[in-house]
Amino acid sequence: MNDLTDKIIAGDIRAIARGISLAESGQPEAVELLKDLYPHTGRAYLIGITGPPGGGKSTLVDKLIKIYREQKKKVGVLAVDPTSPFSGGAILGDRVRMQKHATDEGVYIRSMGSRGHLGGLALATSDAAKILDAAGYDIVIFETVGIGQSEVEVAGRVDTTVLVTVPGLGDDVQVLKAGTMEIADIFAINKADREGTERCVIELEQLLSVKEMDENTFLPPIIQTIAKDNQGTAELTGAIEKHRDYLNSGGRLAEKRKKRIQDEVHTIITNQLDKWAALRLTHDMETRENLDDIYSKKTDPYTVAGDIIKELQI
Ligand SMILES: Nc1nc2c(ncn2[C@@H]2O[C@H](COP(=O)(O)OP(=O)(O)OP(=O)(O)O)[C@@H](O)[C@H]2O)c(=O)[nH]1
Ligand SMILES: [Mg+2]
Repeated sequence: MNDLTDKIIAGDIRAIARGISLAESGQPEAVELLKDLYPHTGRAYLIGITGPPGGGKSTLVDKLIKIYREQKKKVGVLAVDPTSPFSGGAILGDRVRMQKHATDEGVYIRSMGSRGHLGGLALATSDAAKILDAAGYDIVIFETVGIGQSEVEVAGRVDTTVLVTVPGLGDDVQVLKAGTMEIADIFAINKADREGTERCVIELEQLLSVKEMDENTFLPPIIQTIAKDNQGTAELTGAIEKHRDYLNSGGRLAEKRKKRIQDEVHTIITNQLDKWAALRLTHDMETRENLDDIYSKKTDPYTVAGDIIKELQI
């Protein structure tokens, strides 16, 4: 084990930052680090906060940090924005909203954008969470802008998913219908100081009423929050705790995490195959091997691809 591993396990902030940067870059060095850290992971509880841009996610996270700090828990926050090219520090808005925690050693906040992740943003954030986990963070929160597939992806990587919505978005609940209903363990209607909150609650309740339920199903609670005034946030952490208890009973958490491990191994394999294929085919392009034969119809792309796969001896 090297120095960086030891320092991360000891909770050294600069080592954590360096570890996450390595993981983001997808360098072979990062793989060694993650292998060393892996036995030290599994204690952190992972929470996803996802919802529309400007929905108040960061404001909400800021209040959750406060509550968890009062419970003496160390909190890591990964602000994931797939549309942002920025990464490294916290993006300006997050920095402003969470700045009072900046000097707190028990809080680590980091933005992760789409730039420079050879293994993909999803893998990079999972690796970052593992680093924080090994460093002794009790809670790791993923703040993700819910657009398209991103919230579904994040849901697969956390233990509890909080779906944030705000009243008055019009067809927002309609949007929720399309797939995201399934991923929410908890609904937070933020900006509940706004008009339309009651309607939003009723619409969500209606949607939930058609959900297929049995005695094993966790009925997602609907929590109203006014993040900017710190209202409803204790209820929200309470709901997260309840969902955690639910997962902890009957081995559900272990099952959920094993599913996650499966996805992760799948992603690692796919990434490596992808890199290998790109290199292998660049070679073909340079030497004209196969390509001319396919072009002149002596063979076809399927046969060539099949032959190349056989080189892997699988
Ligand atoms: N009225 C009202 N405004 C709020 C509430 N919570 C947050 N806001 C405001 O909403 C704006 C956006 O808040 P953020 O916390 O940055 O929202 P976000 O979802 O993190 O935004 P992105 O990360 O940019 O997608 C800010 O101006 C907040 O002050 C609330 O409960 N009520
Ligand atoms: Mg934010």
